Amino acid sequence: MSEVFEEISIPQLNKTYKQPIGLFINNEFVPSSNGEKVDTVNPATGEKITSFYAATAEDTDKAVKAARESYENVWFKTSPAEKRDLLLKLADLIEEEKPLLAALETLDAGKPYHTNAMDDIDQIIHLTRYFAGTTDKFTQGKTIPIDHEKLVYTLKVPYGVAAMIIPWNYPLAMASWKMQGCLAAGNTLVIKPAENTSLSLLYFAQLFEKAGFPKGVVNVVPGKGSVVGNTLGTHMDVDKISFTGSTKVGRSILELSGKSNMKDVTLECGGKSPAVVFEDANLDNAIEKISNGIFYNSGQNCTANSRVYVQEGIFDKFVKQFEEHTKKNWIFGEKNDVFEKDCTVGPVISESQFKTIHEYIKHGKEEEKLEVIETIKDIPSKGYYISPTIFVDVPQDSKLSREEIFGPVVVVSKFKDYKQVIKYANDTNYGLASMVFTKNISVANWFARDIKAGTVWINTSNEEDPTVPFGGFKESGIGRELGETGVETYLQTKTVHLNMSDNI
Ligand SMILES: *[C@@H]1O[C@H](CO)[C@@H](O)[C@H](O)[C@H]1NC(C)=O
Ligand SMILES: *[C@@H]1O[C@H](CO)[C@@H](O)[C@H](O)[C@H]1NC(C)=O
Ligand SMILES: *[C@@H]1O[C@H](CO)[C@@H](O)[C@H](O)[C@H]1NC(C)=O
Ligand SMILES: *[C@@H]1O[C@H](CO)[C@@H](O)[C@H](O)[C@H]1NC(C)=O
Ligand SMILES: *[C@@H]1O[C@H](CO)[C@@H](O)[C@H](O)[C@H]1NC(C)=O
Ligand SMILES: CC(=O)N[C@H]1CO[C@H](CO)[C@@H](O)[C@@H]1O
Repeated sequence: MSEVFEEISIPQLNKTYKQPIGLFINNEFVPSSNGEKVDTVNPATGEKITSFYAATAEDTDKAVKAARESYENVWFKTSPAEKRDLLLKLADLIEEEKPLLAALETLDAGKPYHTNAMDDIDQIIHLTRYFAGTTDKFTQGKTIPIDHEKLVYTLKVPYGVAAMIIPWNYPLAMASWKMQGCLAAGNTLVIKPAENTSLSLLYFAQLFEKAGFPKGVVNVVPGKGSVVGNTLGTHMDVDKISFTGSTKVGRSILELSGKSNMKDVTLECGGKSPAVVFEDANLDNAIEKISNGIFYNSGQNCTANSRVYVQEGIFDKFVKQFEEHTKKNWIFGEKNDVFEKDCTVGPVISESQFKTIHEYIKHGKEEEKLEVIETIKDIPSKGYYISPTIFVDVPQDSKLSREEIFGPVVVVSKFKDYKQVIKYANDTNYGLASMVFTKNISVANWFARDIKAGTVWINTSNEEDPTVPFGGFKESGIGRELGETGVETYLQTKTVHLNMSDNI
């Protein structure tokens, strides 16, 4: 039998661990049916870490069958209290394994260990306990009195088998945003991690088994989007699909659903979120939050505030202070090692992403001749590192103002007044998030009222919480995750009409 585990060492932590490299189906790791593997690369060095098995269509179908069996025979009959206890146990295990889970995100996704990867795991622990508490609360229906002889009640029932496809920018966090709520709602699932970041979720899969989740409840099928994603999207026995990633792929997921069994679709797609800074704003606060909102995770964030609009009277001051702040706070670390304590900027995910971002920067400099500030001059020769980059006074119709770059690149533009800036802010096909900085409570609330976006942050940016609904307007997505909606999205309403007449 082929080996489905591999020893990997992390010299920075003086640690060696056993990495599962198979598909996780029915609580077991198995090789793919055709033996095909995919390499995964450490973006901080550009070197191969290992390779893992890539599921075929046939393997994916096996995973769906496992999820179906388990749903009908076991999970459907498992009480909310038992589901709660399993999720609580899972949270404890995540807490125990926090240092290693964070290390896997650092190794495979390039996240700075101390200032980024650890925070992801903290959020996941919080989120898991939150969803554990929902199993017997957000799943309640209603009673509707019709007349003396008739009562109607509704049940909130799971879809059955849910499929999920997740991105590489927050591998475990995005998986957890979906999985924990989905399980709390009573579905079983098949999940596909991103090709570039599958290691952490394969390791994480073991924790479900350890926590006592019955076999088949959680299945992990790494592999190619064109194979696994397509199979899940068109599968006639998948009842629900949830996707986070690009708007382009999101669109195709909708099509796949339409072409097959009309499975319910939740999408969280791209963004080009505007941050608006008025003259009366607390500038130190605005700069700190905006800088975090674009340079954290090397800008690889769908809610990154990648467009910044600054009122003209404070524009120059803002740019100067923003540059200083960025130079001071966003650094690769003394030895250019993502495991270092003071490293806050890691590499971007892959060579192809590295090239794409560089093309945008080159376009801004050479085609549009824009003023640019690159805050780090010394770029490591290995790995996919990119300096935090600020384009200044960028017109609204610039390619850089319009397209999602998904890297540490921000455009800063000027505006006159509220009327003008709300037009600029809304002038996009995306509608994921938005930020406004002002002390004027009317202006802040006009903005919250007028902006077409799923999230509005006032005097802050990018603060997420597992208890708070999240999702996009326009082409940024369909449906909501987290909070009560993070469970509701995995439930459908069943209506029961009860005839109480006694002349039957
Ligand atoms: C992920 O890695 C593959 C190679 O395995 C590469 O072709 C692809 O472009 C990468 N994805 C991204 C988003 O960089
Ligand atoms: C808030 O802004 C509006 C619009 O600019 C202005 O009319 C109003 O006086 C401001 N309120 C305060 C308290 O400054
Ligand atoms: C944030 O906004 C509120 C309401 O507009 C305002 O009262 C407060 O002073 C602002 N705080 C900061 C730090 O800008
Ligand atoms: C980035 O995205 C994640 C997930 O969408 C979110 O939780 C986080 O707050 C975002 N921003 C930052 C700065 O991490
Ligand atoms: C309930 O059933 C009885 C007996 O068949 C029938 O007469 C009555 O119309 C039904 N009532 C409703 C509200 O459906
Ligand atoms: C207040 C305001 O300007 N709202 C605009 C936001 O953008 C949409 C189009 O994207 C306009 O229709 C709104 O008028």
